[in-house]
Amino acid sequence: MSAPAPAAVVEPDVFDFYNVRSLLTEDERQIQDAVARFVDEKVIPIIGDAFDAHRFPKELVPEIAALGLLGCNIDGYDCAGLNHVCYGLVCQELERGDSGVRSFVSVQGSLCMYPILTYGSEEQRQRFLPGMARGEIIGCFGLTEPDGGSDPGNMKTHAVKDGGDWVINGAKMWITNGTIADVAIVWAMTDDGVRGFLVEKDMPGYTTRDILKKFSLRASITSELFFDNVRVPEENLLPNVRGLKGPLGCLTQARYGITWGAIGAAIACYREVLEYAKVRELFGRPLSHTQTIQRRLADMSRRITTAQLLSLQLGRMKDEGTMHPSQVSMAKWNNVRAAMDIARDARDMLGGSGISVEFCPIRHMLNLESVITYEGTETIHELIVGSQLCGKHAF
Ligand code: TGC
Ligand code: FAD
Repeated sequence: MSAPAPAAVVEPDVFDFYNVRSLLTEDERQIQDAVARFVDEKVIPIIGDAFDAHRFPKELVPEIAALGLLGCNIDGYDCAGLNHVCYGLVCQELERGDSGVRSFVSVQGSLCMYPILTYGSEEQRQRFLPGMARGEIIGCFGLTEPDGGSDPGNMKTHAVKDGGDWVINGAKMWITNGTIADVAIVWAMTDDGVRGFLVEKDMPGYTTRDILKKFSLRASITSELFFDNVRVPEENLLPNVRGLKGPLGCLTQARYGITWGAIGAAIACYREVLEYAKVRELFGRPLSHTQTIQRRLADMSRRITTAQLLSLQLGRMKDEGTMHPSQVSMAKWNNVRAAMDIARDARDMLGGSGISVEFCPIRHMLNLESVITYEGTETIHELIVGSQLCGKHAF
């Protein structure tokens, strides 16, 4: 018997060196392509100006909703019911445009729709989820407080039962979408531990204010929330969760999406600098023909490939129900750090042009300063992995 003919060797794609795309199903590839088209046609042409003007491009929300991207990995309630790998690919493509656009989708889906679905009553799900999927109801997630976001168990915002209502006092800080949100998922301490409340925008005593003059995530809204004796009816309490595991469970969903999103930001920077290095001539040859530039580009490709494989395996584990939060921490830490280093290096390789908003690396680089801080700082994720290895919290 003759040996089977060997498969033909395939030249690696410079943007997908290990052909990770071949590990996706046809449906997953189609979703990725549809979102990529939207980002190329609608996000990238406007995002530099939006970032420059410190403006969230809210006009994109109806199209994002029409594409089915809000709560896209939720089944039912007019949501798309995609798997978690698809949700990851959606985050990757959106963040290739801008972290602020991905942030909007993360907060709406993973931080607001997820807790209503998982911890809410059937009445709350029916009331909010379809409108949130259509982008008609916008949500925000209030966990962080001025006194220390890494340690939410020490929150000062509290809720006290008064007859049939709860009365909330306190403040939240650094809240994405805060001033445009119709409903805030607010986590507050009660006599019974941490509970989640649906605070609606017109409830007396509830006010919001934008945090202005940011150097990062300028195309995203970041706000403060204030609660001055806000009276919330019992039907706005999330009935099915008590304790810090409620908000931390939401963070696991959003952090998972961020592991993919960071890859998108890295790819955008790498793609732009690779093209630039081929056409920029210095010392009588293209920049891409020098050893140092090739090493730096090779390093970018290596780190993007590693991140892609990490997130895809994480997504497969999430889809089969075996993913552990500490595995999400390792990928968030690895992928955001890789994206940050790639954005900074790409900025440098563009020379003076690298400081212009006309090129994307400096915008991604500045955005990633938020991405590495929010949803758990890099240190917190290192310590979560360390705690899993050593069996002891060292926070
Ligand atoms: P700890 O004792 O470890 O845990 C308390 C309870 O929660 C459970 N748990 C989790 N459950 C689900 N997912 C996770 N990731 C979980 N982590 C812990 C845990 O099993 C326990 O359950 P139980 O049943 O025993 O009560 O809590 P700790 O107080 O020691 O804190 C641990 C620590 C430091 C890891 C946690 O506080 C933390 O993750 N801190 C970082 C906070 C953070 O990430 N904040 C993000 C705010 S939201 C945001 O940034 C949005 S940005 C949005 C955007 O624009 O994209
Ligand atoms: P701190 O907790 O004060 O941390 C300060 C420094 O101390 C960090 O370097 C940290 O790594 C380090 N540190 C903390 N603990 C330890 C330790 N035990 N050992 C060693 N070092 C430690 N929050 C929300 O609830 N909802 C949102 O929608 C939201 N959106 C955000 C959007 C943006 C643009 C930003 C920047 C933040 C957002 N956040 C949001 C808040 C974010 O989650 C917090 O900023 C983050 O969790 C860190 O908290 P902190 O800013 O209070 O920093």
